[in-house]
Amino acid sequence: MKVLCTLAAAASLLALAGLPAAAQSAKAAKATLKNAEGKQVGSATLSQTPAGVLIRLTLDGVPPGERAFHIHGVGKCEPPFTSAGGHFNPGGKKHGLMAAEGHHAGDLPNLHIPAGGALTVEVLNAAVTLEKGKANSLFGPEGTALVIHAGKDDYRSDPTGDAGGRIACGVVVE
Ligand SMILES: [Cu+2]
Ligand SMILES: [Zn+2]
Repeated sequence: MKVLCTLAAAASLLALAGLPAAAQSAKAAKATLKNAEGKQVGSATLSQTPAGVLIRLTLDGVPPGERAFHIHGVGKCEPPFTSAGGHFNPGGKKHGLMAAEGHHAGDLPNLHIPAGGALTVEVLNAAVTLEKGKANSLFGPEGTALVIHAGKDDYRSDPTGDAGGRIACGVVVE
């Protein structure tokens, strides 16, 4: 019996040691979005899937309308949120989901926020990862942030999508 227990313990240790690095990396992340006045207007959870990072975004307090939504390349949200840098672009690409030379890893489809401002939406980004150490990781040295703009993204204009000012921002954290 004692031999069996020892064997079982050894087997479980081996199983732990055999885990690939990815399994020990972040599987989920989150962000709290605030407007320029510092009021919370939304939150997001980010989940690693085999297909990419699934972003579930819930808004309550962003003005209705069609608004650009991106992952930006610096994890710092100080109004007017230029602190968040440009679109997350580890591949050195041009902007735009419709651009032939595109797109930035941080480019995402526009949000359509209804009257009243309450919206929950899920969007998959196949160009980024939560796995640390990779060039397209949302946990790189500068961090990343989710940003919502005053205008809509035209999916073409480099480097901003002509999306106007930044009205909400949330740093991506574990
Ligand atoms: Cu943006
Ligand atoms: Zn872009």
